[in-house]
Amino acid sequence: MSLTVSILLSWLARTDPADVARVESRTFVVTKRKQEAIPTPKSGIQGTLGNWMSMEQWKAAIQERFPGCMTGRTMYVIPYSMGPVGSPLSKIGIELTDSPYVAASMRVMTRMGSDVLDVLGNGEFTKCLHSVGSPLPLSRPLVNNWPCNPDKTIVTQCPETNEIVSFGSGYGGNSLLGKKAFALRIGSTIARKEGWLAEHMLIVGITNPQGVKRYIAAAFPSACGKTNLAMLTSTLPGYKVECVGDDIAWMRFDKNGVLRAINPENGFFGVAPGTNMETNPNAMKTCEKNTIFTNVAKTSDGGVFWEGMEKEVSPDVSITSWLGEEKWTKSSGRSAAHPNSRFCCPASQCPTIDPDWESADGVPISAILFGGRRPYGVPLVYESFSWRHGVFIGASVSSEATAAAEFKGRVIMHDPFAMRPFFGYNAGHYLEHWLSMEKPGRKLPKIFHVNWFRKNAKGGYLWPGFGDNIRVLDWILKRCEGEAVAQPSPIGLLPKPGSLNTDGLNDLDFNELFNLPQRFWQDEVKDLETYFSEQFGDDLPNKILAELQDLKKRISHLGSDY
Ligand code: OXD
Ligand code: MN
Repeated sequence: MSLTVSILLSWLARTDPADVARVESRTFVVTKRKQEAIPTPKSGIQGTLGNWMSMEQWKAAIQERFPGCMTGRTMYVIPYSMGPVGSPLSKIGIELTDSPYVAASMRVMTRMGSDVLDVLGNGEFTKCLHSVGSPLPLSRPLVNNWPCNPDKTIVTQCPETNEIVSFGSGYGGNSLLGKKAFALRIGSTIARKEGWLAEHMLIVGITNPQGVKRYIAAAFPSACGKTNLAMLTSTLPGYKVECVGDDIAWMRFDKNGVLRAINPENGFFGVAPGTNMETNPNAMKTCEKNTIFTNVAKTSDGGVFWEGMEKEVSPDVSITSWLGEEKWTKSSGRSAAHPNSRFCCPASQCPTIDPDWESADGVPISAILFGGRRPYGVPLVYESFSWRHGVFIGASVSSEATAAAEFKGRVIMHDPFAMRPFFGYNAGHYLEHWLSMEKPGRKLPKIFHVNWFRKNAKGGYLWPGFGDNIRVLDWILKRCEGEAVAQPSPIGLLPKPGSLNTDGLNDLDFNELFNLPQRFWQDEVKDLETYFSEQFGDDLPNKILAELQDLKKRISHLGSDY
């Protein structure tokens, strides 16, 4: 790892360019029976809802990789808590790693240290083993002083033995095992057993001008703006927005039937490009110090730079790109920072961190949002008709691919519940688990779908996004208060005309933001029929299929008035 002094007690790590993102194709859930881990796709179809490995293959893969893999390196033992140390909602892991970058990053992202061992006593913990897979002396040239072993990389989680084993990659979600591997993959299997939910969701608190505070959880695929929404700066006066978490929510219903959420993490591992003082000033302030940057560019005055920071860097400094090109300029045709470059900083440094972000009981959730990057056809916001319809909306989430994983190009990918890379068990059983949350006596949150990314015919965004998303949250909060500001449409409840606060927004094309092109929705339904039957097969819950058939019937009535 190449560590270069950056701004205020921070570090810049530049990786081997062969190790820059999560590797979904090499991520496996290990179970005795394949059906426990992944749905059975239609014959001849390649499954996309996770990868499975048998216990025997797993043992062989470990035997092939691990003996002697840390030779010559220092091994770190990291006891850590996901969630506040000692909280009944928290879980403990111990990660062994030969990467100092991982040890330093885990200190930011989790509560780590000997007090975790004190709480653990003789209790249960998740065993996490990580190696960069590059013993000394090296057998592969070292690039950027970042040892890794891309040819042999695997990230494996075995719910039955409560173990995570990761080899070959030092990068983010592949190596900081508390995050995706534990809090989502192993976490979702524990949640299913214990009757709660481990989700790829931000948590944000919003106080309206009348002083009513509500919390919202939102699931968007990786690099679709969860951190921005979690730290939103309202463009409407009188609103206070406070951040509980930007990536993961552990949620369970309490004895009063209220869904309560904790953020199991202790820091943010946010996507840097696009973040700036206009789009997310709170993130910029959070990463001013004590931050580990990865694959961003550096400036000659000891600062950092990435795409989107053009207005924030003084013109007389020179920039060294993440690839080490000195005096980098845009004319090189290469980006200064890698598109998946990151800032890793303590949540406590966020200027808008919620006073209850470490509450042992969690915060009460009034609404759940799903969303993705949908350039066409999908309106700015709509509400589900019911919990069951909301679960269907979550199962139907799609988004343009981003740089957070190894995919290339602007393809629209299905990403149910924004969990596609993070399911710890069969995604069909996961949908059943969500459906089973509907029980008498529970105050179920309302469910919405949002889309900040709809484009006009010229390819420009129709909605300003960022701080103006408060206008959508405001409408959602009104719905949570029971206000009659929604009207039915074939896909769900849409804002009644005039109920969305658009004061001060000129040039909004309301019709383009909310219209429901029949052709688009017919194609969407057809695509979902194919996707569900090919990918989930017999594991798709009947209730989800019934929701799809209901949608199909409703959109057949779509006409020119939408
Ligand atoms: C992340 C991701 O790092 O989703 O949070 O990729
Ligand atoms: Mn994420």
